[in-house]
Amino acid sequence: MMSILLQQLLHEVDQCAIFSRAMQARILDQQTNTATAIKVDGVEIRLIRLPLIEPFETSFGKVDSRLIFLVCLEANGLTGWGEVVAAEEPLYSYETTGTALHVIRDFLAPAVVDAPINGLDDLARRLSRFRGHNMAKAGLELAYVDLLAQSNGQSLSSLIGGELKRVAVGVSLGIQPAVARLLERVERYLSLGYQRIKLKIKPGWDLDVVAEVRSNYPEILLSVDANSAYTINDRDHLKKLDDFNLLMIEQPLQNDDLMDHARLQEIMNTRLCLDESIVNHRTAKLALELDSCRIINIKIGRVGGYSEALAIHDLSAARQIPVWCGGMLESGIGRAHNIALASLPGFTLPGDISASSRYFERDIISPAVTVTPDGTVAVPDRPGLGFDIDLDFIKRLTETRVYISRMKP
Ligand code: OSB
Ligand code: MG
Repeated sequence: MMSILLQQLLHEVDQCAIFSRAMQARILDQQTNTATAIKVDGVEIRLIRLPLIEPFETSFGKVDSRLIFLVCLEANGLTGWGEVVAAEEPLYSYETTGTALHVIRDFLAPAVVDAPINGLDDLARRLSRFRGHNMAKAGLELAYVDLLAQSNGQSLSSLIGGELKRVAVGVSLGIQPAVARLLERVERYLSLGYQRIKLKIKPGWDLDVVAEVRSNYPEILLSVDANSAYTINDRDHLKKLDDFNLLMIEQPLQNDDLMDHARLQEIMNTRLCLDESIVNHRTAKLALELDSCRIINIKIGRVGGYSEALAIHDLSAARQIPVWCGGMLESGIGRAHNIALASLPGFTLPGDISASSRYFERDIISPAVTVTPDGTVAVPDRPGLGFDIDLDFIKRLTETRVYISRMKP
């Protein structure tokens, strides 16, 4: 196996070629903005519960099912699908499924159905009047981009200027009751081909656990994610993570503390990666200016949709900062959007885009997302999402349904 250092070096050489292309990669601006206006007839929200195959534990809590928030936009006989990634409790972010329902129903959906949409910029501008609530906004943007792709007869990936035909993927492994169970899971996912293992850490489940995994697998791409479980006072403790040749340390400190992340990055050899802190292209720019991180995790939901995700991608590419696609235990609908995003040229590190079967017994799309033994997922080339929606299954699971229609003819 290639040494990690060599892999990282090659990867950096690769980045340079990518960056020169990235700026020209804004075919998107024409494709998403010269489209004929789309008049949205109605917005439908459906909440469905999908049990997780096994509980997922992070430093902020444990979940054993996901309340999946689906958004449908209907226009010209087509249906575009998006997903709001908010959780039921405000732990990862202040948004919840409840706040998203309120904000979409009372503010965002009325703005969407108010007048025909003249491209992604038009939609993003309309939604940006309302402060925050990025996950709610993203649900609508995703559904709109699916509509646009379908009406152009294009795949999501080609619509946004994606280039890769297959995307590299990793797996995020939750905190386990015992290290032996974690080692079993590391072994399982490596044998399935996953290219990178990410370990969730928190005080009391960090150095020893990482040491154990690293000593069993000296060569693998390994990273950790603390989901804000530490403070800058833990700097000496965190510094010890430098011993394990990690690809990155994700979000060690508070979401709104770019300053302390910069102080920590200054003393660490390992690259910090920000997740929760990066909520739009402005915070991304600030974080890079301050050297708060050297890698960015882009989640379409967290940043408010494709327009912001693309802006962060371009900004990072211009500064030779690697980005990768994060995940939020999405259903197949959110996952299909993540796959499209990860096909952009700046996404040079494996994403948290695992197979449907890593999360759920049965997904709501078909075929399910699968990971091949080389640790990649195929980027669909069919128009729109590139997967069929299992509407019967969705209808059967629906716990809440809300429909917002246009008032004016
Ligand atoms: O911090 O990346 C995170 C899941 C839920 C909330 C936050 C995070 C995660 C993951 C799982 O790490 C990623 C995935 O496989 O979807
Ligand atoms: Mg994270």
